[in-house]
Amino acid sequence: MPLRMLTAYLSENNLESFLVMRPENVRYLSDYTGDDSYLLVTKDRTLFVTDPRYTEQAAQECPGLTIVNWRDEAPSLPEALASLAKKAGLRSVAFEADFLTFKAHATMSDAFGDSARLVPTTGVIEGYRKIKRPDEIEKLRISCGIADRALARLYDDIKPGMTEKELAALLALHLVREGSDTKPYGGILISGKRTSLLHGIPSEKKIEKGDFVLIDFGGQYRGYLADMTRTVVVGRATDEQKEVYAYERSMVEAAIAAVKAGASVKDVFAASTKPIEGTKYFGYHYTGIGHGIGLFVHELPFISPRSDDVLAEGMVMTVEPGIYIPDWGGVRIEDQLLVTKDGYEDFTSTTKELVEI
Ligand SMILES: [Mn+2]
Repeated sequence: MPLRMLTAYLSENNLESFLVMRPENVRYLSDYTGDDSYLLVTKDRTLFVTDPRYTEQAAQECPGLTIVNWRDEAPSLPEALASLAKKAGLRSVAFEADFLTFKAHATMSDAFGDSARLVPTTGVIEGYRKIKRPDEIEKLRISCGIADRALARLYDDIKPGMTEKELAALLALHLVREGSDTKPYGGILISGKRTSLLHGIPSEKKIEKGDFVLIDFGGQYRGYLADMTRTVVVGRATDEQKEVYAYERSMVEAAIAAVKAGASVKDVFAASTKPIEGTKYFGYHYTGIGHGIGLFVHELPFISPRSDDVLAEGMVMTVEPGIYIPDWGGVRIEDQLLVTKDGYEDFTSTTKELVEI
């Protein structure tokens, strides 16, 4: 039960309460799937703070928690939170410093005066979320299977003359038909020279014969996200496209081979660039080559040479090096993996062979 981890954190850090506001963290701790709701966790009870739009849903999804309608407390949410904390006699409230707004913090500080202190924290619940529970692992595995099947359907749709936006919309439909929640995160589906844009968004550009089409997408299953990328060629690939694709494939395969519990993320990154060392493509890679994933698309750990993280059994992460050549195009291949004791389980099963459509 994750709430117990948080109460242990409170004891260890001599804190009386934790205000959880980030939606993914609220969901992780309470199983609540809606929006605009917050947890005020103390050592002996948890208040679920919401408004009348969500009280019925919260009662169904979180039967063990005390549900409070903050509109009964005060005219604004920060004032209501301060009032609830005061009533509970709390002298310290830890909060997520990367989420609480400056304005809300000022309002709560004013309401507390000297009676309680607000304690900034970062990454506390995110730290627990790095290692996935068996039920989370299963949802992530299912989510990736849905993404694989949706992409296979999309390959049949890709035709010259269709726009990037049309294909992106079809992909969202395939995801839902294959079992995804209806809340997929924004996908990247770009073509031709636009494929060098690392996070380009689908445009009105029509797919042309000879284009690379880069598809980076996911969808979610019961809140748990899949993230994968494939780059295909419409028609026959040129020799240059084949060469860049082959290098990229070697990069992703080398990085995946380096994944296992105990490996440092720096080593995974180093493995990814080895295949292009000394080639004319070396200058075109990007240093963020993967990330943890779960209820949120970019979680800890981040796979980059700037991180000191070490992989551990039960982490779920993506591996996605790429080659991006401005005004020519780019290739990215991304798989999602579970880190195991001796290596990994690859949740993404779509082929990495060059697909010509
Ligand atoms: Mn990704």
